[in-house]
Amino acid sequence: MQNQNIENYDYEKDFLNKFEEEKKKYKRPNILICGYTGAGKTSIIQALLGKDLVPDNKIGHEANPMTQDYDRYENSYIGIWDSKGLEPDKGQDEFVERTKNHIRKIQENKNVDEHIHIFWYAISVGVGKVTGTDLKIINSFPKESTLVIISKIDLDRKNRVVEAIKRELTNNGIPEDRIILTNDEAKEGIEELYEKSLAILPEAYKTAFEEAQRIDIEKAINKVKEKNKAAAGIIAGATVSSAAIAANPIPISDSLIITPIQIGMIASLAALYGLNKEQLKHQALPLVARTVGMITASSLAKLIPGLGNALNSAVAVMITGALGWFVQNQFEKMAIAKVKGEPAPTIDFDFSVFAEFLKNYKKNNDNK
Ligand SMILES: Nc1nc2c(ncn2[C@@H]2O[C@H](COP(=O)(O)OP(=O)(O)O)[C@@H](O)[C@H]2O)c(=O)[nH]1
Ligand SMILES: [Mg+2]
Repeated sequence: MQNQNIENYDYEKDFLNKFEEEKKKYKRPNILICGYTGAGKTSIIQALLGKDLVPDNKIGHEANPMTQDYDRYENSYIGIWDSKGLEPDKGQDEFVERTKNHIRKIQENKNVDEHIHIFWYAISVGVGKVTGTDLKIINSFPKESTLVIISKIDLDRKNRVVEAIKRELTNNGIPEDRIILTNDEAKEGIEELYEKSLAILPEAYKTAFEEAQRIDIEKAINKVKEKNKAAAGIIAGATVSSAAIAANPIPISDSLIITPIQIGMIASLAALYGLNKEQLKHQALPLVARTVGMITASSLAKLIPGLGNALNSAVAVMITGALGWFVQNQFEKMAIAKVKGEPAPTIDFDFSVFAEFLKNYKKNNDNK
């Protein structure tokens, strides 16, 4: 690698490029839900995936139902297409055609990650029957990826309407185990919807869905914590690379040579923990800027007393490893706060905080 200095190293660009590249590794499922207005579709999405994804003001309202047929909700873990504007008294056949076109367009995308992986169709007990439109749309969905929801079962105390709808569906070839009854005010059926959806998903998309769910917060938090294994791999990779570069000790004035590796490591960790655009801009990028500042000659000498005037492998490993775990720690906290619906903690990263962290890290490593 060429000798570089802070002036000509565009670390921001390097970081964002690496982040985008890494993000592709973490596959995000897409779900499409369809059904008549008022069936409870948006409520079901919220019950399963939380208020972060779907705020309360989206329920019971259809802002501009005429402008498009599908609302889009998405975060780092999931994407949802939520239908709107299907009404019993107008233009149903046109809606069916537009829905087929919408799906075809998405499924023809060369990037399979944009495809819809799960289809839900909601029929409310309030309507009391299965219509021809319901069946046309359900039958246009790929069978192996489709679940049919009978919603608002609390409106049917004697269970007769539910049974009638279910019979009608099974008579039309929909397997009974693909029919799920929900009452999302009591969160009934939502867990079954989650489990059956998870079972449908291709393996590569399951983890993101497990993190996206908000029925069992503890489970979602554990999914975040399990990422420390992947984080260890990322950090180990970066320490090995930086050790290799410093195998022939680098004059301390050239210590920025290892910085691109550290920037790449932080970008990989940011992608692993699903940082969003806001967090990238306000948290990760300032952190990257401070990292670049820290790895300059004068700061390193302060950070590691007795460093001398060359950076060797052992020091490169120590600095990169400590930085990696420091960042992992912060990103994990941010991801957990997101699951809990709490405001993200700000990253506390200044020279003295890192110096302290490094000291402990060194002590722990020396004891191993
Ligand atoms: N009784 C009952 N009402 C529900 C249930 N789920 C949603 N609702 C209500 O039904 C209305 C329409 O819900 P919404 O989710 O906006 O339906 P969408 O048009 O299909 O998206 C809202 O007033 C919800 O509060 C349920 O399980 N039971
Ligand atoms: Mg809706």
